Amino acid sequence: MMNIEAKPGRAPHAPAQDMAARAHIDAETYERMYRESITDCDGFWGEQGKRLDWIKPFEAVKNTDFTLGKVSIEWFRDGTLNVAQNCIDRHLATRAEQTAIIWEPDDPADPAKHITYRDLHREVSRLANVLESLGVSRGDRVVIYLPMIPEAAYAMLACARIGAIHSVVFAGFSPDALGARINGCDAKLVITADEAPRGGRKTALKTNTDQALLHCNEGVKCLMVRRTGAQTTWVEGRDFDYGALMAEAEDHSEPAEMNAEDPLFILYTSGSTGQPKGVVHSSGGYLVYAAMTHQITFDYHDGDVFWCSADVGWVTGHSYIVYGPLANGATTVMFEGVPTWPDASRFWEVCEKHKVNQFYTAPTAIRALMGHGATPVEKHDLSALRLLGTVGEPINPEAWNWYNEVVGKGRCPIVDTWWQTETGGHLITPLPGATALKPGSATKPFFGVQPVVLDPQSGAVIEETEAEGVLAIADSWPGQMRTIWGDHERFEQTYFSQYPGYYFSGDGCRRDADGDYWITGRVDDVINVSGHRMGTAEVESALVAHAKVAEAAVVGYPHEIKGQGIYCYVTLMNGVEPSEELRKELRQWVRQEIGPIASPDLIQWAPGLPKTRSGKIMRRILRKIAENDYGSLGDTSTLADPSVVDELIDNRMNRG
Ligand code: 6R9
Repeated sequence: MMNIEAKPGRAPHAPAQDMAARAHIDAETYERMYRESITDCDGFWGEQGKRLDWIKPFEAVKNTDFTLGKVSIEWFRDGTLNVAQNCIDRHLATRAEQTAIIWEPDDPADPAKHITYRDLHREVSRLANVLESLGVSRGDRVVIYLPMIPEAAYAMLACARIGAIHSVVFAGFSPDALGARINGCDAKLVITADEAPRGGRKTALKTNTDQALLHCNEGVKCLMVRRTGAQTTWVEGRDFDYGALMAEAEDHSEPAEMNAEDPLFILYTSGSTGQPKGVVHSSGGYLVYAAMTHQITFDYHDGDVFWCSADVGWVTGHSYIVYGPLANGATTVMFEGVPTWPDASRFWEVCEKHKVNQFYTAPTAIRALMGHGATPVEKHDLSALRLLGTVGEPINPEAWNWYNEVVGKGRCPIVDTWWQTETGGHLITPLPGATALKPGSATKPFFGVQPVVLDPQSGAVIEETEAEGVLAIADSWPGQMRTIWGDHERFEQTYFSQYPGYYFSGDGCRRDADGDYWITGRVDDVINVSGHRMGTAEVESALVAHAKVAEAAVVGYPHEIKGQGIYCYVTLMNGVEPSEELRKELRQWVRQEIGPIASPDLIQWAPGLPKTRSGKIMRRILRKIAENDYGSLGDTSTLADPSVVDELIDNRMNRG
């Protein structure tokens, strides 16, 4: 076992020696390049921009303004390129027969697929032609609601090829959530499948899509992949069969010349208020950033097999299953299943089978697997592994240590990467071979990233090295989101108004004496359940949509496996009696309204909610009660009726 005792001011983990020898970046290079990236930003990113093939090379590098009222973010704005060409065509001369995607199906008894760059080129070109034949053209939106199958990557890249904008919707979302996203971006087409197998169970995606489309514009078409062959309903003239159209499609499709700033995709994500917002990412800056972070953070080298276990429905899947790896000509693993089915050794079986070199997953998966002990890991030969990564939520040191010792055998650096849907790629992360690791710390900023710790009340920058406050970023980086689809005003309000002049992340953080960052979690009403980001407001609005619910307040509470669980305070309509059945009914209701990931863990009946005299729910108090930390409720003097608090404490659900 390695000695990982954390002494203040001392880095417990020096970068692994074998890693330092071959890593792209060593400690000195990091310092030098980081300085350059800040002092000569245009020079630095102008050089990095050359990672891509440009149709018309850019001259301008950075044109950005964080000033409230005129926030504008542009990178490489006079350059033109095609993202699919960069992820596929340019590799054909040197690696046409190399595997681009290894697809590992849900059921381990089914064969894996190896898709070469040549195969990828053919499938994506054909699909690009199919999309055009269905009336999709440059700038149109296409919603992708698919299982984790290669067709999901083909669909994203086919959109990119013709300049259409994709919006991937996680297959775990409900028909309502899907419909809201189709309408939100006014999509012309939905690409779906008959069913999505996952963990031995099946989700009826086509049935969900049929339901969603009842509430959408009549002109929206549907292209369906046959994944399981299940019977589905069929609407002539609206529904099209993927296999049939692909069989007839031409192999040639000319990549569209797109501007660097043309949107590549919209990805809906939760915020602290209102409905999910459509985060818009660019073509040029996004791809430069995804490619660079994929190569540097994961120390990716030619020939490596890279596996990111996320779903393409999340940003992690966009940047580190599809765009980053393929832009780098990598072999990327796409896994349809779950870590614990058929049993808790599945991840490790897949790592062994495909000789995975870099493995990237979420702390919630590590915690769930940790519970099964070391045996499922030790059954497998993990000697190909060189690096481990985590993303999605803070990782607790116990999980970090288990990952390091049991999975990595103490010889694989762990990159704890902090970033967001909004940031496009890693912003704070260790670099293997360059950064001393500390269990639980995301450590140092990536190139070009200038984190600041702000005093949450005054908004002042805390200049001392040791600091605690909210995390903001002082200037732009190429992977930054450009706007919220259809609502630039909301974009400015959400990210640039509370702390003017900065991009506000919504996370709290601490910076230690070494200048390393420790992310402490969201400071807004966003919760992180099993690495899935959720707005408490969304769960609340689902609850109050139920006929028996008068009012609801939702907060997160610490959960051993999920990181955070969903704690709901529910006030019932007058005359409605609380019961276990009603609890079940509400749980089921929320699953239907949003999806299984939003299923409430605890529902407390609340005859009254703590409110200020102006009627605002005091969530701070509800959070404390849910955390079973009611001894430190703080100031309750502004409450209209302080007695409701005692009632809530007496009947609290989390006494652990
Ligand atoms: C990539 C992704 C973003 C939120 C973010 C933060 C949390 C992500 C983290 C982390 C601590 C890490 N988060 N990575 N917290 N350490 N390494 O997860 O995007 O789904 O938008 O979530 O996730 O709270 O603000 P997204």
